[in-house]
Amino acid sequence: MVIPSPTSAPAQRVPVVIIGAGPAGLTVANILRAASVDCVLLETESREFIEQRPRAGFIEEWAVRALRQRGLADRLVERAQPHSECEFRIDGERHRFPYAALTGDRHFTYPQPLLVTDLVREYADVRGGDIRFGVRDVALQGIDGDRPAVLYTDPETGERRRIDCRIIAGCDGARGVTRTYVTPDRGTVSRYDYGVGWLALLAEAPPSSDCVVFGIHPRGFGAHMSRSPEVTRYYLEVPPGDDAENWSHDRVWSELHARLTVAGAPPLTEGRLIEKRVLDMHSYVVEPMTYGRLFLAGDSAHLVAPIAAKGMNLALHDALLLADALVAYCGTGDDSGLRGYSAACLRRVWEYQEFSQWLSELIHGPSSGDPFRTGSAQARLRRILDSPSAAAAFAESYIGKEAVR
Ligand code: RFL
Repeated sequence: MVIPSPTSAPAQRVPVVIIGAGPAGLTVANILRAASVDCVLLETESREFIEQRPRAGFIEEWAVRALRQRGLADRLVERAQPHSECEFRIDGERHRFPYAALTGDRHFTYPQPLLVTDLVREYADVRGGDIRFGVRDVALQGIDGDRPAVLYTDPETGERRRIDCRIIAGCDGARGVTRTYVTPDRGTVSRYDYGVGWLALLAEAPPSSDCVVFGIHPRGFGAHMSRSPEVTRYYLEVPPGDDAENWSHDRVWSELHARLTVAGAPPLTEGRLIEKRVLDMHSYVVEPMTYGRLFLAGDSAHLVAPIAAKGMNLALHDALLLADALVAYCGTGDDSGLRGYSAACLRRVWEYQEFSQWLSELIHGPSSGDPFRTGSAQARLRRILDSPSAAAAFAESYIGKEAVR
């Protein structure tokens, strides 16, 4: 790793520097700001870019409650669509699964760019927080001592800047820089490759169902997830490494019809495809999620393939724990939250990873071409449809448990 040389410009000093303005970094920043803990938030992209980047859409109700308690979910609660059921389609039949009736909790459909927009507005415009967009070449120094620093290049002047701090929150996502500081002698990275690709699609088309639809089909998995009254996310299982250009408009829609159409279901509404990209489904976990004065949160610490729509929920869980721990540390010097941070996050991280792996086998088994995996997947689905206790366990994992405070 190349660490640029320190700048000669005078260093600024704040208790906390947060790197990355995604859901994790913005949540930490907002909570610190509300508690009058000074921080600087550094982001490589522009405000316009992060407010439009399409990604997640399903937020678990425990997370909505937690954001709401901190004054961060007013617009979300006003505008999001609550969802209480999902549907499995297999062998030409529909099976509704009423998870909210089993757990009391729902999903809220709220596109990630809207959440990011709300959080930026609250932090920068309402709470007057310091956020610097377009920064380049972010580097960390001294994270194993008690005077860490963050260096970056100012996009306007091209000058190298330095911020001295007590804690660095690494919230810069899967392609960020902070994770690289947890080198093999400082921690481990566990990886899992699902061996399947998903063609992730956004269509300018109203949803064709009132809930998430999992289409389990020998041709490959297909899914429908509403995003807004005008936009719907679809997924198609494809070979890993496939090229999105292989998927013309007509081929996409004919394959979605083949995998999702069953008798009695409303027809799929077609529309212009506004996003089309292949995701190779893989996951990783960094352990521990901290090194010295660096605390990772969200996708920088763990990527969970979007099979069960868990990534942003995990990012929010980390952020809430980290922010509370930082408020205590910066306020009274109590470092117990920071010391327990990694272990507390990793419990939920591994639960969600394991659940995603379990669900993956259920939805991908029948298209694997392997009759043993097909039979096992069918048994898995029958169990949650036929057994009340299996259904309750599935529902609890699918919607996520209340955050432990
Ligand atoms: P983010 O959102 O990636 O934000 C990181 C931010 O850091 C910036 N950055 C840097 N800033 C400064 N210096 C650097 N060196 C930097 N490098 C990067 C980036 O520009 C960015 O602004 O990470 P965060 O906050 O951890 O949030 C994680 C979520 O974004 C992610 O887990 C979800 O999008 C995953 N996910 C889903 N999660 C759900 O909970 N429910 C869903 O329905 C769901 N659907 C999805 C998804 C992810 C998808 N993709 C694209 C993989 C659907 C898709 C298609």
